[in-house]
Amino acid sequence: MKLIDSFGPNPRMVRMFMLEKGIELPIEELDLLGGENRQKPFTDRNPGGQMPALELDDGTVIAETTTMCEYLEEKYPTPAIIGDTAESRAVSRMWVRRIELGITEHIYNGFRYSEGLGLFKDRLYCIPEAADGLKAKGQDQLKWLDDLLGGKDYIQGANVGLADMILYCCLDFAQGVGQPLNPDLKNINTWFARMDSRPSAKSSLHASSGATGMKG
Ligand SMILES: N[C@@H](CCC(=O)N[C@@H](CS)C(=O)NCC(=O)O)C(=O)O
Repeated sequence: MKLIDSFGPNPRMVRMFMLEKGIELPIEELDLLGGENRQKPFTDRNPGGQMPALELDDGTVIAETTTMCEYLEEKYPTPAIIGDTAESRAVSRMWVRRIELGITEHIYNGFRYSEGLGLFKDRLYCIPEAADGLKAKGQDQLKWLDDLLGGKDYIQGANVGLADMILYCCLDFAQGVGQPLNPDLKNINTWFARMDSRPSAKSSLHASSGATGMKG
């Protein structure tokens, strides 16, 4: 199995998950900013055209970050991050859906349709007029999460989870592309600093992060 990897907050999230679990895989590197992921031969392997992906030894390609992490957790169950019981896995999946559907997808699309438009206009159907509303929607849901984070170290409680890594990588990226962390969200800011101090946060940054000025 290998990781098909690149710059970007979504690939970074999978790298962070792998670091937290102590998983090392061979890497195939693609040029995301140059659009290699949107061209053949990659789109024959992953028709979704997005990064990252796993290629298994039998040639099966598994994309979609949360699916990749679920697969890695099944193959390398210890230490459990998603969960070692049906109940803990269900709680993790519930939070992952809340974070992705309610927050990160809005923040990412807000970026793609505005600051990222030059990069994305020939790759995706873009809705520039939706950008401000999407960014505001993500921020509104972050306020909801801020209230819930009071007294908790991580989104699910005492232990870092997949939802934390998804949100951290998104917010770290967003801060560099025009969507700063709202200082009024005290619990989110405390949580962010906690995530940022994990060794996996620095180690998961792509080598080109410095040059691009974006955290991915
Ligand atoms: N839903 C996908 C999203 C992946 C995604 O947005 N990847 C970005 C990198 S952060 C990408 O490939 N961007 C370049 C492009 O879309 O051409 C997943 O979870 O894997």
